[in-house]
Amino acid sequence: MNPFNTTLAVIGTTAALALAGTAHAGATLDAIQKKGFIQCGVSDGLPGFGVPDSQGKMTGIDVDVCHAVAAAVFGDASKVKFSQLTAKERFTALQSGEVDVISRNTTWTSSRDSGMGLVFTGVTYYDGIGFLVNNKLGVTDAKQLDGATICIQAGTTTELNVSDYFRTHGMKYTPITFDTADESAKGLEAGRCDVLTTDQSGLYAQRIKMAHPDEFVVLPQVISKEPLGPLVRKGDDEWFSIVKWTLFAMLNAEEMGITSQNVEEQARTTRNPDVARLLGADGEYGKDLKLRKDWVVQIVRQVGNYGEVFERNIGQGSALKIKRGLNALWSNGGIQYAPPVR
Ligand SMILES: N[C@@H](CCC(=O)N[C@@H](CS)C(=O)NCC(=O)O)C(=O)O
Repeated sequence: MNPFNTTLAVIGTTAALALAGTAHAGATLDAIQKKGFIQCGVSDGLPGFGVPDSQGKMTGIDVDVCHAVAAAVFGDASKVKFSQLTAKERFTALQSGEVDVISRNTTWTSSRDSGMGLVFTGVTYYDGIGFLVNNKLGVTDAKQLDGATICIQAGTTTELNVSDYFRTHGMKYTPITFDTADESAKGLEAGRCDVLTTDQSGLYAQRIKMAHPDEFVVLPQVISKEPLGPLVRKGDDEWFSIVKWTLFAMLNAEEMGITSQNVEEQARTTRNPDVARLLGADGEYGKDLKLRKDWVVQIVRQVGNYGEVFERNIGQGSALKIKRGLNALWSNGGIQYAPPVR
């Protein structure tokens, strides 16, 4: 157990913030190496993003980001323990040192990135707030929602963004706030509200959990920017870089056509200098990050490139069938773009 983390848990959030801010670079990785695993804060139940399967094993794109960091650090993607966190609990869990990283459909905003002693490492999924409505209402456009009763989840960016949207369009609504996404979704199913609102990804995820998904439709509009990504405590640049470059490595691998199936062969035989650098066949780019030479090989072999992880969890290989859209690579009409490893 890391004594630093224990102290933080005891002294509470404000003091923890001050302390976390002064954590020396490398403290998090040292502690992780000592305990032998990464403690990762994930969702308390969002299909495709972070949810236990029938055996109780966590699955999802956010969960795979944690596995990828473990593959980079240990060469073993299984060296992760998960803490399932509600929207309200998540930031305190990271501030207090209870988790090393949060990967939980969390929107990158200026206040979360600056005033909380925390820092975002990148964007795993570009999202936006949408509306799930009962077909019976005959609503096809968000502007028809004047006077609606809306189920919303507490402690999220959704609360403010929805209020802004209704105010901007001179419309009224009655919010009903719940602590978990499941409660909000049940509220919609039970007819307590006309509309459920949250990140569009969350709406698709909640919809497939419903007894009669066909009775509900996700409206086409997105009313906000919700760039979702992992975050770590401020003050440990080394750990920040590791989490940040893990995602970049997954994106670069996809861009170069490196997959879990061909990565080992590519590492051995490639003549492409970019691929050779990324896979550690040329140079020591892992060393600068305090990682193994084959860190990217391990990420891609054990977890997959970004596209593989997307398709398996939330795309065509999943029940959600979310299209790549904004989350396609920049070279393919989307905005996912990673700086190069060189
Ligand atoms: N991206 C937004 C919303 C995140 C959020 O917590 N969304 C809900 C609804 S999709 C969720 O994940 N709930 C899971 C749960 O707490 O049960 C934020 O960062 O505030």
